[in-house]
Amino acid sequence: MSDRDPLAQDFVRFAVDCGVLRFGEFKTKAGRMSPYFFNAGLFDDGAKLGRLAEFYAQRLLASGIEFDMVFGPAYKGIPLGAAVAIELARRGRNVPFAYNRKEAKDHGEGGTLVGAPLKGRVLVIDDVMSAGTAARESIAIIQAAGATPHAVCIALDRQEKATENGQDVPYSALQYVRNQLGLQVCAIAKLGDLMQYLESRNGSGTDADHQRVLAYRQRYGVEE
Ligand code: OMP
Repeated sequence: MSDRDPLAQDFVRFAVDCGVLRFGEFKTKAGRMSPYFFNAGLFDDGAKLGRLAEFYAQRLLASGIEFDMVFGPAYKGIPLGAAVAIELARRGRNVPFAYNRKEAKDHGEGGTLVGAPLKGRVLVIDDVMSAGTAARESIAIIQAAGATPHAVCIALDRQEKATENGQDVPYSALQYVRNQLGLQVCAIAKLGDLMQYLESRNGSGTDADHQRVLAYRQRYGVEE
């Protein structure tokens, strides 16, 4: 078993306390029945968003990943990117911030990009990466603007097999983005941290949530 990561453990506890991370039966975008779900939309007040941004900033600054600006992909990435940009500035690292619209605007300033011009090494802030669809869209937007998609930081890495044309592949979306697309990646916590949280919550036993997560990982999980 890998070492305990205190920041990740604090984050998993925080996400459970906020009701963002829940156990039960959920259908994922890829159509899998998952025993847990991470709904970042439930970081739904100023204090929770501020705390979340602290976790991202701590993880990012400790990772050594370099970047020139922050991009928050529509929709969920927009408040996340904004909150992280604010927190980075509070920590002395003020960088430009941009986000996109899903629908192009044909009046006023026009276009789909809002905020600072996309240039240099762009860091994408997002919630969860499952199949990697959202990450690929962000990469395409950044490249189309002539900037460099450089890094992705997410809150939770589900560490499960990505799908291609409806088929499971032996690597996760995060691994694909890192190994095939060459981006730097980091996550505040990953499935392995969630398992450790469940282990310490249950003491020596294994409760039903834990067993279901173990079975899910057995079926869909990837190696780190
Ligand atoms: P990809 O764009 O395929 O990587 O999937 C990411 C999306 O999955 C997120 O933006 C959510 O819509 C959704 N999701 C979660 O938010 N939390 C989860 O725990 C699992 C999923 C999911 O559907 O896989």
